[in-house]
Amino acid sequence: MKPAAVKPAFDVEEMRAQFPILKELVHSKPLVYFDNAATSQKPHRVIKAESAYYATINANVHRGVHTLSTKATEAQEAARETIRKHINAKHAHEVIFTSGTTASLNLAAFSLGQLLLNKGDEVLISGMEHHSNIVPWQLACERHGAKLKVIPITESGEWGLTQMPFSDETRVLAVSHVSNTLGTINPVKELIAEAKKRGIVTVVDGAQAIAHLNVDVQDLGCDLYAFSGHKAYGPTGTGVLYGREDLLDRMPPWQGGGEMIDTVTLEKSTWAKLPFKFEAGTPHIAGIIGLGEAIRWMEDYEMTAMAAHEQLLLEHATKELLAIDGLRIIGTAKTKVGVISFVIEGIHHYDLGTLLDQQGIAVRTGHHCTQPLMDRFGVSGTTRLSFACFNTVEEVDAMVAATRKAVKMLR
Ligand code: 7TS
Repeated sequence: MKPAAVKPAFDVEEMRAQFPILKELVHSKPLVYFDNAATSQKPHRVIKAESAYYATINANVHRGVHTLSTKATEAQEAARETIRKHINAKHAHEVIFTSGTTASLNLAAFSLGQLLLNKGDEVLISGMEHHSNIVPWQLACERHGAKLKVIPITESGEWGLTQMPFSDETRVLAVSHVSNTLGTINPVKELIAEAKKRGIVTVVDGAQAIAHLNVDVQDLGCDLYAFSGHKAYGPTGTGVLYGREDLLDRMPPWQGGGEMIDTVTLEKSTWAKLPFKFEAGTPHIAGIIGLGEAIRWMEDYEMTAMAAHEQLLLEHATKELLAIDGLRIIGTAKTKVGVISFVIEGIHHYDLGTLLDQQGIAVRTGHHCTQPLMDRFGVSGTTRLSFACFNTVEEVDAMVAATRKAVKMLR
């Protein structure tokens, strides 16, 4: 990041102008996009970087000697270096490209399962995990005869830690940095420090952190950190698994195929060096280049300025929504990103979501791939708002007014 390119704060209208989709009408109404936790919108620069790859350098990477292949390889590896710097990894080869957080966590669970899980061992997760950070561990536990242990969640939507949750059998701690449903920012650094004292491998699901917090993997001290590009203003189908070099070196590959090998005979194969050991097959080259551009775009703004803007929206929306009769916010942690999940007495979230959509307002409804968390709070689903840096106070007011109107119609 060049310091000269950093803007001290930002003008939200200038920011909005960079997102072509914000000019779209939905049901003849201006789009209000409050579903950024599902996927964020993309600035023009990212869309352009991805299409420029197809228009000018489309070729496979790490293969041919020809000019286009070299250019494609250089562009992809430049994106890897951008990401390395952004998350403060020590080495670029500690950044593995995947198709998203789900793939990153499946890689982690499969490979760590092979490396360290035995009968009777435990994997520790929390009760607010996305299904992507539950199911891969359940599968790994089943394969190796291990058990899944769960950190309980308090009424405010935080980890209920009255004592350290580890046992002598805990081998892996896998927790989310930020909850997609509650918005809670978890104290991962503190728990990782305790896990490390006990020799436990630590995995962080950073899907909801990467676009809202300054992520520094060395400062966090985690062994593995997973995120998706499409939640950080980048293309869908892109993701990262960061891993500490010495651990990645010991982990077996997850998928086999082209580019992940050193030698292949019909009897036995040996593996390529990092990061390629974990990157079988042709990657989403255009997407990775777009992701690099998305990270550079975010760095042109200060993360703290974007986060401060989103906090303002969070505070305003929380206050306005709580004034609606019968509305309950699920997730009232002290530290949150701009995510609000709520239920309204006597109103189904699906009906509310449908009426909001008719006003051009996009929210997510349902269990948000966190069914155990819904069970914990005794609800079948919620309506969820998730903000990005391009959202405005006026949009929040429009959403609150539309919700009030919907409540009148539905009651
Ligand atoms: N982990 C968390 C915390 C997430 O929020 C999500 C996606 C994932 C993992 C999976 O990411 P993917 O890119 O591989 O799909 N969360 C959501 C959401 O909240 N609404 O839609 C997808």
